[in-house]
Amino acid sequence: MIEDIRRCTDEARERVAGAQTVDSVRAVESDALGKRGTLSGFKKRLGTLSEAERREVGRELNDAMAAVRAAVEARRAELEAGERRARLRGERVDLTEVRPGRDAGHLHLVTQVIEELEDVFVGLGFTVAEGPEVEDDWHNFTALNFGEHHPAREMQDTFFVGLGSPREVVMRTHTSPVQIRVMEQQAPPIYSVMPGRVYRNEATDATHLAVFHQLECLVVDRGITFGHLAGTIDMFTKAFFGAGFSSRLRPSYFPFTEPSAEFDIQRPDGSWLELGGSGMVHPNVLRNCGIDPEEWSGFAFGFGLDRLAATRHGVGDLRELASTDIRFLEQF
Ligand code: FA5
Repeated sequence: MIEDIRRCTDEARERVAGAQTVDSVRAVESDALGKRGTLSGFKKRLGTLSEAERREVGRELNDAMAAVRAAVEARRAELEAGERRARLRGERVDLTEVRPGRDAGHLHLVTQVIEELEDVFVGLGFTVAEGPEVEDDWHNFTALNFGEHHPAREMQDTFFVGLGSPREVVMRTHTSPVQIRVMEQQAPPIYSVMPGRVYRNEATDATHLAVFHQLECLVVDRGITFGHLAGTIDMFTKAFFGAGFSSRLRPSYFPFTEPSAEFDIQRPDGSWLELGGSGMVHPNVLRNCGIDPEEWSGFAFGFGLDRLAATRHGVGDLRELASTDIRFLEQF
């Protein structure tokens, strides 16, 4: 029996040494040491031996099994290291590489979307404005008709900045404060869009980011009606997405617009995507900016650019947009 054990052991070690993949090592391990393995089989036969023989053969068998186990572990570690090296080599990205006929870099997907939308709106006669990402309470909330203790303030979980008096300085929670800045600086008529980064203290998931992007649109002129709002939304969605897309408005609430509506776009397959909020600029907001609501009226809307970009390019998880993985970024 000792000879048989040695033969099985040598055979198993030879197979281990020749194994080229982790899977084939696992196969040898199971053939020799598994429940029905060749070496395990000898264990069952020990009972048929005399006590002296059993001791000797038992020792031989234990040593044999330990030797095969050690060979298996060593080969497995070797192959795993090799596979890891090969994978890393395959995933290696040379960030300094300039490939012929190809630009060294390109704009991020969200930046591309911002530039395209700016083109659409500039084509409709709008100007582009910007505002600061660190805002004061006046522009982010109070001038937008959020009452001091109004629950609507809690609609947007705010990151407060440790400057000034408590809760006075915030990371802007939307691009609507830029409406206020534009109206403070400029007399109507106003036709302006305001893209930018916004911040909310919320848990991130596939459809929510804590840092994301919005585009705000503001029109203030004489005789502006809800019809102009609906028409502008429909026109820009068709210009951006294509003629197969249409839009709809649903009643909603925002302190700075009255009436207010959320707007969705309909994809050619018939499904709806919620894009943003809209409404007629509230008279209090116009007054807060020194504009006479008896003479002027306006509409505004604002929507999420990350969701829009993700939808158009089939990105299932918004968090991927914040990825620094060049293999993801290179796709767009
Ligand atoms: C607003 O932010 C309003 N300022 C919009 C508005 C502007 C209304 C002008 C009226 C007039 P809301 O909180 O619903 O509204 O956000 C608007 C859009 O931003 C959402 O529809 C969604 O597309 C996007 N958005 C909101 N939260 C997140 C988030 N955490 N991650 C990614 N996108 C988000």
